[in-house]
Amino acid sequence: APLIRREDYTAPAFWIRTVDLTFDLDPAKTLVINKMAVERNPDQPGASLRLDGEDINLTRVLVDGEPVSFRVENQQLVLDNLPDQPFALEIRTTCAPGKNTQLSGLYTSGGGFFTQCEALGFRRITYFLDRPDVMSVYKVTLKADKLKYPVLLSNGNLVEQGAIDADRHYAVWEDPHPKPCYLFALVAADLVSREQRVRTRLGKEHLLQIFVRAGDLDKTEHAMQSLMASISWDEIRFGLSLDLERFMIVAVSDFNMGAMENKGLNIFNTKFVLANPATATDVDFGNVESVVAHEYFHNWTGNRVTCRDWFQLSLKEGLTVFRDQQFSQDMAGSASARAVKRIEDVRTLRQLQFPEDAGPMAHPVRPDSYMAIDNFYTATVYEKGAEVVRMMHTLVGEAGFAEGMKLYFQRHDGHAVTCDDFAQAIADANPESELTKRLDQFKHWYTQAGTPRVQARGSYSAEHKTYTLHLSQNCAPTAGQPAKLPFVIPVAMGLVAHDGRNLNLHLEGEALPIGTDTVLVLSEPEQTFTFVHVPVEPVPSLLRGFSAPVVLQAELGDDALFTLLTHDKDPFNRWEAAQRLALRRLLQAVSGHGPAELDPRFIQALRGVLRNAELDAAFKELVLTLPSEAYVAEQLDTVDPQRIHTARESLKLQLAKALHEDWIWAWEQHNDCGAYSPDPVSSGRRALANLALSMLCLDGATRHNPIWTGKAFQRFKDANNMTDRLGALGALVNSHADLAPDALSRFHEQFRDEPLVIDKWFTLQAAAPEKDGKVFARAKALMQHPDFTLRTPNRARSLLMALCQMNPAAFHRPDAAGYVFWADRVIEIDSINPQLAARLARALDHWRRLAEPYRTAAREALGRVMAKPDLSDDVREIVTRALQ
Ligand code: HT7
Ligand code: ZN
Repeated sequence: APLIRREDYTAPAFWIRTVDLTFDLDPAKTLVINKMAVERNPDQPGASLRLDGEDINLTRVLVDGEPVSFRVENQQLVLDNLPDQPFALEIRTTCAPGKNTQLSGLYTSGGGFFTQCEALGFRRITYFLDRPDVMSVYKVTLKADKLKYPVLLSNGNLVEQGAIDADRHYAVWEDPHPKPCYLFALVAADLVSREQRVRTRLGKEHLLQIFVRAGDLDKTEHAMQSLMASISWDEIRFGLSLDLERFMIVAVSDFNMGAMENKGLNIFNTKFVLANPATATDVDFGNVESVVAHEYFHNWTGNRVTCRDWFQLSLKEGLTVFRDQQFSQDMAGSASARAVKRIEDVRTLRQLQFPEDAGPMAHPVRPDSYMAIDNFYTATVYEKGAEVVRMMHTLVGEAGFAEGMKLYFQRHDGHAVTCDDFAQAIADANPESELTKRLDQFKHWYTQAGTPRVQARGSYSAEHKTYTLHLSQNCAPTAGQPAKLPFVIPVAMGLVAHDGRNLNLHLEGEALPIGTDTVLVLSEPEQTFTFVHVPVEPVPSLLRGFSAPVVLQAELGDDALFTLLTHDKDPFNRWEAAQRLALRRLLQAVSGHGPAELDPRFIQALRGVLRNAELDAAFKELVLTLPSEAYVAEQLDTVDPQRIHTARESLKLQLAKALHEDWIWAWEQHNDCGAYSPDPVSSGRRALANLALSMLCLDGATRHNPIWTGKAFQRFKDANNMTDRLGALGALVNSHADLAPDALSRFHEQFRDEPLVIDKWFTLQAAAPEKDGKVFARAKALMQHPDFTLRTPNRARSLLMALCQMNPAAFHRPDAAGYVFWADRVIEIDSINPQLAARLARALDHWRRLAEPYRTAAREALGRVMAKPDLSDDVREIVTRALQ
């Protein structure tokens, strides 16, 4: 397929004002009657109408009720010589939802019908102008068997329903809000619902409904609470109210992504709706809260104001991720719990987005070209996009940002717009801000790929009591962008004395000190900032709260990092200091240059954190978790996954042993949380208890001491919630304890009817730390398990992503068996579900940085995938970029 380029955008030749759709639903052959009111765009007289269609059978085309001549070429229906006046266009097609394994368009899952139209799924339902800048008002009639599909849903309001005959019934839905076709949805299935009526601040009543399969109703309370909290939060924080009488969420087991914000009818992967204490972990509860919020927030940022074209995807995704992150922080409550959420978000960014920005799939937040848009639902568009919005927020302040949002909706409500329009609105509402002064330069964040590096050097003059901070920035070339222009980088910072004081900051030339933290704006390649009246030599605490998505190279020695770890007022930088100290030791161990033994000072510092009565358990757990193997790999030019694994495992074991008594203390102090509640304090306590248990089991395994594995087994059996049960099971599996197989089979037996729990069972085994090739062998064998299938994305991911993305030491094997397995699976899945295959294909993005023999073997595996006949555009794009 050709590349689609941002610069080639042109407005549509026609508008489709209204759409009247009738579906006669049948898994083998569904009839779709599509009646549209179409108007020519007067700017393009004489243009043909080209409607997109894919995998559908065309049976009739009428213009103003009369048959007309037409062509079908390159998956488009072409109509020439159309009238200049508005006209009615009727198109009849059929499709086979039961055979749609791609899960894009109209498909069946668990005996029901569901749709997924973003990005280009609507063309798999009917011929249409499948582009987000064509917005129409929809009326939808659904006809289906009454017994098999008692629930018939679409966007908007239910206006009519009834029986057709003894077996079939119908429902008519109307959505008054014009929308792009990617927000269309229908559901026809046998479902039950949890319902809640709410009154918003505007005084309007709304009906909230969550539809699930019978038997899952007891897992919907948390999603409903999250939805209600999201509705209030958006009203309070941004003055945005629900604009629909009815807001529905439907859970489906077969889904390519997390969820979908269809207007008034959100469709969710079950993984992000269903949660009860027995089946879901604290992490699941947190994910449900943030995904429910994310999809709800799209109602304004995405649906009311949508994207002009798919290159602007971050307009809705970056902004909505920023909004859901802010929401989750507010829900977390305390300053410490907010910081924990921020650390988790940054960890995700570094784990997923930084490597993406340094590899063959590097692209700007607003990409310039694509072959398959589905490949650009990336960490860059979502997470880095959210960081870009966050930097705007930092530069204009919270109130200024709220003003900017107000202006954005005043200007663009009901329209399809660009990232420029968003940035302009925020800037225009804040004319005196640093953002507005440098708006054009700030927008380099949208156009340039790559992670900037910020270098910091400080020097103190005891004589003048000045501290001079020299900051510089650079960004490595990425494909198609050999030289980068400087970014606007907000650097939140403070100065910390070795005795622990956070010093007052007084910038040279300013009349007054500005408190103990400030935001410096780095916009030149190099800049110097001088602080006066600095009483003692300070340690700079830079990029507090991770104020910009950059790599900071501050060259701080251990002493300085220990000072920050103990005293920084910014919890993010305390955690960051511990990560840097650990990373330094890990890198020494990987390179073999440096002691393989952890130094007592580092151990003592971690002990200090663990035993510190003033710190929250959740924060301690983050500080005491070593940087991941993927993050260590990120720091290296040549990556030997086995060496990294060995080094990290060795350091982990040393921490397990050196802090043995402290882990026992931590376990004893935190293992009883009483009745389950997913709040941050209780979940933090569980996280720390689980870490302690896993450390104790690890240590026990090397001493052949069964005490702690015995306790873990007991805990596994007795736990009253999934977090504790899975934590104990993980402690057994990850320490390769003798009791692990028994526990795994009990777990399977207990949860055999809970698909989301069985996914965890697969993941746990495939992501376990590799030992003598056993984990790889086990993961491969699990492909044959009767519960395994490649057709359900959650299940396929639970095993394959866990092995190929989360478990580098099991995947990157000297005998290349991991790569052979990977290529076979990518090829196999490509014929079923190209979007899913393309996600798995990305596991070898970084093959060029691998050491031998991995590199050559990985190259060969990529070549094998590339040679597949009929390879999808999705996978072709990923593999082509990797090989370029
Ligand atoms: N906006 C939604 C995107 C989405 C999607 C994209 C491609 C293929 C399948 C998909 N399912 C959902 C998700 C979101 O960001 O809210
Ligand atoms: Zn989204």
